[in-house]
Amino acid sequence: MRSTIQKQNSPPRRTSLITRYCLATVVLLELLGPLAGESRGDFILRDDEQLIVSSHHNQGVLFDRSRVSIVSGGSVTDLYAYNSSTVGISAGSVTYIYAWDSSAVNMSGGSVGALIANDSSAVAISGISSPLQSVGILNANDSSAVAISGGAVKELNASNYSTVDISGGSVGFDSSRVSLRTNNSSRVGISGGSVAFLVASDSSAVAISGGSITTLKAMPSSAVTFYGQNFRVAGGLAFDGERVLGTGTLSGEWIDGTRWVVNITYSNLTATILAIPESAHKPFCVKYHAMDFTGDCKVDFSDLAVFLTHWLDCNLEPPEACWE
Ligand SMILES: [Ca+2]
Repeated sequence: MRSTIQKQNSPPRRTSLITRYCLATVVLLELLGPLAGESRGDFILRDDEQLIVSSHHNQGVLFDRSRVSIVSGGSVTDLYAYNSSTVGISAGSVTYIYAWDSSAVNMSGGSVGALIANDSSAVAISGISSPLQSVGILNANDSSAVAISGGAVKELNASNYSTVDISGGSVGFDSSRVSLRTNNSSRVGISGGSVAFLVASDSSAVAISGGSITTLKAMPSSAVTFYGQNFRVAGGLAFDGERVLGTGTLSGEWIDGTRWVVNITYSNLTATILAIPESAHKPFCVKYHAMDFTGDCKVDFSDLAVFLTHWLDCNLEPPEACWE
């Protein structure tokens, strides 16, 4: 299962194989009937087409602004979403979803085996936290944005300037297994819900103002900040001003009085763990915007400057296709 995901991390976008496949399937579907009608096999949606899936499909591909809704009785083995397309899942199941190019995946029920979000795509997971409604693995890469307000994710990996906002639901059940890994300048805000085992790495920043985290490892260059009150340390943990040093148990209360305890099992010398009193009323970032490229919680000229350095970048293959 893992090898399949890694293989698919290099997007099969617009390869000649996909193009040929698409053309073949479009021809096939046009022979069979209306394109947006539900077929038993595979489907391809383009432009503003919409499809409601209530039976099994092996593969689905979405282009442009098309939309698919997976409802009760529906299942798809492989689902590819490109170009601002939208996947909605309210029930049923999808084994693998690959999202690119500002596409959106909105899940309010059902189950997903693995969801790989790339290139500024957006994933929203809501609904009731239950083992019946879950995502096995969620990988957010390349400025993708994930918002979790409900449901259950077993394992979440955030990389490359992606943002994660957890206000409810659960990320992992078992505190002996890593459930949330933050890498490569990713930004994570936790204001609710539960995270079983957080590993912060590689210049990522995690801001925690609510919810619960059972176990924390702070790897090199990471920054983890707790915004609360009545902080206490136990075990080998010690305060140095607002910094929390060593390993042991950090406890406190959120602003609403809810008590919490986190077990810090590793803290690298280059990592920064802060416990900042909420009573100081220092501003903190509740939610990082997808366009906040500089990670200061504001979208302003500094982000525009970053955007402009990438203006007219084009990764189309072949390159001649870029400026046709
Ligand atoms: Ca900014």
